Amino acid sequence: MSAQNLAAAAVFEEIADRLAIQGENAFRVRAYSNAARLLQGLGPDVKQKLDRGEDLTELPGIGADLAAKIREIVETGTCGLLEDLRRKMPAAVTELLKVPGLGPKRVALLWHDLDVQTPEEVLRAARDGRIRTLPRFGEKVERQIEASLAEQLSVVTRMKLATAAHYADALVRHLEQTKGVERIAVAGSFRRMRETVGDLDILVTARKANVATERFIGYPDVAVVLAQGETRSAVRLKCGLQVDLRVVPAESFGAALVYFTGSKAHSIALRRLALQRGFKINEYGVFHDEERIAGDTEASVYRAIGLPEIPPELREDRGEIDAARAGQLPRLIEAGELKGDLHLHTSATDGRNSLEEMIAAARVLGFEYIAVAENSRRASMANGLDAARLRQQREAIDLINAKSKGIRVLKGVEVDILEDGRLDLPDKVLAELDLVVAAVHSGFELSRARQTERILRALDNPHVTLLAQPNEGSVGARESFDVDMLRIVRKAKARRVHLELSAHPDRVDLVDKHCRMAKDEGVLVAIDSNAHDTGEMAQLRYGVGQAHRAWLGRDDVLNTRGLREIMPLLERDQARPKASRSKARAA
Ligand code: DGT
Ligand code: CA
Ligand code: CA
Repeated sequence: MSAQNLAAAAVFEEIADRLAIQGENAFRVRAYSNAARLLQGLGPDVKQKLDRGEDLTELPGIGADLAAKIREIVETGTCGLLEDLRRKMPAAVTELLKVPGLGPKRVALLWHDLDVQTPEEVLRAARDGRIRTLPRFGEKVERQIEASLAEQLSVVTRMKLATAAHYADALVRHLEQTKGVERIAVAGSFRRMRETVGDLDILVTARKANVATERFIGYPDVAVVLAQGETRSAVRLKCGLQVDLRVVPAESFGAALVYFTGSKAHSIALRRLALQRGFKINEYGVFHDEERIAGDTEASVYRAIGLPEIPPELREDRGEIDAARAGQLPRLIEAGELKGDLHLHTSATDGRNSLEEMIAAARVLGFEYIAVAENSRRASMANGLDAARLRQQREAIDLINAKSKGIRVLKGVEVDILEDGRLDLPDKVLAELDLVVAAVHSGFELSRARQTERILRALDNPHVTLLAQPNEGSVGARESFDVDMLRIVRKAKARRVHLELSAHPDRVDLVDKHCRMAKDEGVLVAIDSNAHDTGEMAQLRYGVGQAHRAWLGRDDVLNTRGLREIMPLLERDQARPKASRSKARAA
């Protein structure tokens, strides 16, 4: 199967869809959809056929007109007819054909009479009872459309950042190996390091736009080509992730990067400020009267409207523009400033590497300390530790600390917060440890009030040093629950407990908002990998990304402190026995 053939097929399919919605005669529509199917199943590449001078009209169902269009697509990447049709009809309208119950005639009605263009808008119209008022639709059809769309759209379509990064990195490498492609950037929510991304937005500059586009749609991981034009194309990868590509002029690269990094809210606020100052800003540059005054780099765009460059993770219209105007953008924490990792698992429970292997990985990262904090006994699925096994682990750590130089292993536990707010291990056991991470792993269904009380009670325990994110459901999962975070953060402040930002990509959810709240309330945040193997320690970078979104600087983060500085911050009330305190300090 050749990418070239699939690309041509996609153009024909879209033409067929658009002609059908436009009410074109059925034979003409079918000619294009048949041609699309033929191309999809055709072994030899049409471009090679053309290069060899073969006559495409020998293919079944391909007349002179279609053959000329195939040649046009091969040569230009698109087709004049499709471009004409696209000008007449919004892009999203063809998406509606995929909705069960919607054929071209109904789609045309929805678009013309209700002005709905996207599946989301159709769902809203169905819920508002507007669809049943149209001819050809009744209440029953409306309900069917509503049900199937509600199901379709509720499927989690957003992908976790770390998973998306895997696909983005591979695709960027593929594009990098293209002659004439000069600059490549992944913009959008990916660049802002949102916990999840809806799709990838890639920008490139290239000597020849169509070369970049062909390389893009020819990527082996592409499942379908959704759109293909001179400077804009879109594909869906086999993993389901949609990727948009835009080829932009070099002198507009910075302006396009600002525009497509977004967020939309940030761009709108930026545009408003630019207008106030007499400038116009768009994806091509910054303009004063009709003159273009900036746009090749992002810095030039921000500078032209009187601002310092704002880091992408901050571009959410959460006060960053005012801060930039006042010269008060935060100096964000850098990954290299982390001095240790306070939450690791090992093969003693459900981890995949031994403590020795985890130590070796921590050395590579230049850490001064790590803390082992495995699950407590209640987590039987994770082979959680009881008091006896925890004691064995403490003794093993003492032996390791006695002989290993340059890195200190702290003794911790990730203890379950039981449903009534007590902890899963006796105080006597917790008192022996250097740190205690308290976490909720069950009882997600409790009401907001009870959930909050439960966590507040856990914070009253004199041994808790870190509170794991109380909403630590997996991203997008329904079981991530609701708590009164402000009360919790204030209580943590009063009890000298720190908040943990788990960098584990499965565990991030609303992290940025809560960490920003912690910062505002003066609670330190520990950026921990929660790694179950050495590879996962590298995921600290996602934690750092979330920390950026929360505006955290070095001083706001607990584990930017060296060993000597951090030990007193891990100590809690007077409950900790003197012996263990002095031992911990003897490092
Ligand atoms: P996502 O993909 O849902 O995770 O979120 P984004 O932020 O990547 O959104 P996306 O992919 O729809 O668009 C990428 C960027 O393009 C977005 O952050 C800002 C820009 N953009 C898209 N639509 C508009 C718009 O209507 N106005 C403005 N100013 N910018 C837009
Ligand atoms: Ca996006
Ligand atoms: Ca997009």
